[in-house]
Amino acid sequence: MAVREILILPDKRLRQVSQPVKKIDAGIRTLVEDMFASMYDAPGIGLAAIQVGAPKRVVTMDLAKKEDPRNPQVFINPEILWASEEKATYEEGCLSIPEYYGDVERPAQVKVKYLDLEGKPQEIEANGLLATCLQHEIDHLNGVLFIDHLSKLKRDRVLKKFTKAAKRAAE
Ligand code: K1U
Ligand code: ZN
Repeated sequence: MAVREILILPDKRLRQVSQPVKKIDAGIRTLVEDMFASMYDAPGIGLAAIQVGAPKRVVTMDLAKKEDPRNPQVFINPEILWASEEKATYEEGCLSIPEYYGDVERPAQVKVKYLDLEGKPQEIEANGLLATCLQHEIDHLNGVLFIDHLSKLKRDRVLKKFTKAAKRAAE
């Protein structure tokens, strides 16, 4: 199990559309293990494979409270089947945009289909943080970041800050 480096804005790979998983083989199982190691190390509550540079439609998540046992969840090829008209606003963060948070409005409930690690089709109806996190991670699979849901002014400000930091780090 290896902690992989998490890509940081403005890394262009974060804008890639990830490819569906055709076969859940040893490579995918290793990717999932490494994603959990990287997510827990960060720490974060979710991670999309592209955030560790793998353009595959794989998401890991653990929404357990600190005091509770871990609850690792894997979503392979997740797809939103239904989203509620009702909206909910949550202050989101992103491991690829460290230490920046912003209020994002999204559907309050979603129904998502996905494959589990055994390749078995599953469906889940989610609300609250699970619904928010699933939508945030599925956005990553489509090259969308939570800052894309903010005003242009806020998004440009964040982009400028992270572009400057990346240039300074490269000097
Ligand atoms: O996809 C990611 O970048 C992970 C992100 C998931 C997420 C958080 C909040 C709303 C939507 C999606 C994170 O995990 S950011 C870190 C975070 O939220 C957190 C970290 C430690 C403890 C509790 C929360
Ligand atoms: Zn994110």
